[in-house]
Amino acid sequence: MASATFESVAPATGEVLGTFPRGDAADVDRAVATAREAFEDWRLVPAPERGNMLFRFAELLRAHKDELTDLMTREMGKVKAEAGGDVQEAIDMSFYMGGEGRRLFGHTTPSELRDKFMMSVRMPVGVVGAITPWNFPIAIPAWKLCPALVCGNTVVLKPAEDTPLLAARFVDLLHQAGVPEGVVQVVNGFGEEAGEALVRHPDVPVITFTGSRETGIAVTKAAADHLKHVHLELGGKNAIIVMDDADLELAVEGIVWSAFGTSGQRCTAASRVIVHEAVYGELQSKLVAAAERLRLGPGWDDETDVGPLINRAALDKVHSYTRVGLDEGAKLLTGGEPVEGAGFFYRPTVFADVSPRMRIAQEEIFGPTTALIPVRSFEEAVAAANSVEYGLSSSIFTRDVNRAFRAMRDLQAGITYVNAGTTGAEVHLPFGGVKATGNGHREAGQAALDVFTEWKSIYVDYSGKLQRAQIDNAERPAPR
Ligand code: UN1
Repeated sequence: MASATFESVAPATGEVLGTFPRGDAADVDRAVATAREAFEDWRLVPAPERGNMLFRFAELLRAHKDELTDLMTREMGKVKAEAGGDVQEAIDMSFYMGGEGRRLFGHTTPSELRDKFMMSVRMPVGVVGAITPWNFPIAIPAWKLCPALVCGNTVVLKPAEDTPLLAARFVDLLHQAGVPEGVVQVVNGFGEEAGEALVRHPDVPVITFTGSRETGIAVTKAAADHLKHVHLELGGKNAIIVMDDADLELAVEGIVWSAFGTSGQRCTAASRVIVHEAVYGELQSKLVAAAERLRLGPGWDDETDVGPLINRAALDKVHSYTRVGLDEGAKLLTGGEPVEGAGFFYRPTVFADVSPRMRIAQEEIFGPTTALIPVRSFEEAVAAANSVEYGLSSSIFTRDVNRAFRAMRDLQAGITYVNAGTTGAEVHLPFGGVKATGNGHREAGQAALDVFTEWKSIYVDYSGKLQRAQIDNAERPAPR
């Protein structure tokens, strides 16, 4: 075992919650060898039986929801309602993918020849390397592991180094649900050590990664030597468009929830708000008032609306963007500073008079900072929304059905909301983004199955003679 260790620290207080072995390449080798051996039996367990284990896992998550929620408020920092939502998302995903055990549909189709049968089936790929972030420490492991497992793969999980306690509970419950120990292995540690070793390991044919664009590119390059399947869910710079005909009260609620929920630490967070000039002044004052009403505090406290950022580095990064915004000439309406005292708290921050090309309107901040961008028309709003390299989530507040449908068509994003903020995806639709947010794959919904399976096409000839496709069925002369 690795002799080095690292600590899990509570972001609200700085308290050390636990010490964990810092996994290295040798730990990854051992875990992969075990998972590879386990694959030989796991792939033969009937899929409905694998699905039943996920149903049991969902029930166990439900039974332990309060405990996991409380632990999440402490280890990751999000507030109680959101932590409960994170666990609920895992419960939903586990039930959904449990049901897949009795579907995993392929196709049958007629052959061009007589007495011949054709079908396609999904085959598991092998050992999946899953590298998960700290911001959804229970939900995202579920998004990745539930489909991987029901499809018949085994998994080596490298959870974020900020949330190892939650990862350990997650995997304990999977084992309690009946998933054999060897089928899911955890290697704790850091990206440059454990993560990279997993990505490079020749016996891990699938890598699923959620994190930054830069790391996503590094993962892709490292995985290329072995032509691995790589699934990426990367950054976002999601915009909410507020048109002149919007319900402004509703829009403000949506902005507050999407920009400051989880302290802005969601890939789907609304870090831009593109506002029609006719409602720009009114929206600003309503939004600032709402932001200033938010109560900061530890996530486990019922009075808290906004919890801390995950760690010191995150706090420094968010604050550095406040300086960038000021240097670029944006107007700071509220926030813009850390809270004195213990914990990594940052005030909900709103910049106004931001132009689409400014860095605070282009780069992912991953904190409670949002940028108001004034525009004169719907066309200008859509162009501004699309003017970033990312394309995860998007939203429009309008009462005009024509504009709503144009936005659904023209916003370059994997997700578009109408009259809701940019967060809150449900587990049974595909989740992911276009442009630099990913590489064309999706998690959640049916789309997740494509990441974790290979199609096999099967031809069964029961004619008793050699039939040659494309030759023995050569086009007959057209009837006269
Ligand atoms: C993420 O931030 O990576 O739609 C995931 C949402 C959540 C998931 C976010 N259901 O905001």
